[in-house]
Amino acid sequence: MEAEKRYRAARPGAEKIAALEEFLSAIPKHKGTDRLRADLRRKLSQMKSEAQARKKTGRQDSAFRIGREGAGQVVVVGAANVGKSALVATLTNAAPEVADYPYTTWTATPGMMPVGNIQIQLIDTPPLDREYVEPELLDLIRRSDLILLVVDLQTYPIQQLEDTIAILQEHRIAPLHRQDRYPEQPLMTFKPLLVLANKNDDENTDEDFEVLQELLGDEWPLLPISTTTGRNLERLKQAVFERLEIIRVYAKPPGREPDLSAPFVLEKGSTVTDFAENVHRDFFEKLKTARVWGHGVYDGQMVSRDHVLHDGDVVELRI
Ligand SMILES: Nc1nc2c(ncn2[C@@H]2O[C@H](COP(=O)(O)OP(=O)(O)OP(=O)(O)O)[C@@H](O)[C@H]2O)c(=O)[nH]1
Ligand SMILES: [Mg+2]
Repeated sequence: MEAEKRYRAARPGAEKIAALEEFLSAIPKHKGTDRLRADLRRKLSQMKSEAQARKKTGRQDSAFRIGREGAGQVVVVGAANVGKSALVATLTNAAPEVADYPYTTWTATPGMMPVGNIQIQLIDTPPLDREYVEPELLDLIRRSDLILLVVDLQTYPIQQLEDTIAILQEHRIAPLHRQDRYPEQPLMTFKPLLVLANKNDDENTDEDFEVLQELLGDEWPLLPISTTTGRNLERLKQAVFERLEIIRVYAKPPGREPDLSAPFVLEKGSTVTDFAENVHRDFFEKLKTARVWGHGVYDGQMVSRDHVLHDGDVVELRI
């Protein structure tokens, strides 16, 4: 048990590998421990090969340098064991390892999450830990469009929230909705952020959530979810979509129906000109007329180049 404790508390890297070797050798060998020992041996060899790969590749092609794909890049961050990997594994095509002990995840793993007819990139990350801060992870967070800060409703959610925010802040990242708290900090990067109170599996934990909500007041955008039972995961997808501040616009070729399964994704506030630029250079340069079906216009209304588009609009461009 002592060896196990040391293993769990060990920091990622050589220290963790050494602690795991010690833990493995301390487990008595009999049938009852076969599976555990097999699991740990697999884990050990994985850790060793990852450490090896890290040494070889150096800084250039770090696992934290992840290309943007889909309609937005969203990072899932938080303390150890709160369910970050489980969330990414549930919502995307990726399969990061999920386990019931802390410091399971060492690297960043991207996956694509379908939200209606678009795809949003979700990235699983290692736990944010003051003792072992990965600068490249912080760069990844700085480049992202949205932070999902996960806490574990069944352990110490407030502590986890405060710790995570403090670590981010120490590295000049702060929630966008608290921007006015940092008036004199020009180097701060502000990011939209949503707090997910995970492990709110059923009615039994609803009261815990109410208490958390009361303690936090309305200072934090907060959503209770359960990765295990799927509670509120649809609401989460919707909330992510809304916070990315994007719209979906459909192209209607003249005389034909628009393809409603293939939207163009634009920033909120985009105009007909922005849309034309996305569809094709030719449209951007030679655009003569544009007609819109959708928000605030009558069907097929002729609009100007600087007409602001809305989510769900259908646009016909003519050159
Ligand atoms: N009851 C319950 N357990 C959950 C839920 N989500 C995750 N877990 C469990 O919590 C444990 C940790 O899950 P992970 O996804 O590995 O957590 P993590 O945040 O990625 O952990 P690290 O990579 O170590 O930082 C696992 O045993 C999961 O099965 C949930 O919604 N409800
Ligand atoms: Mg993980």
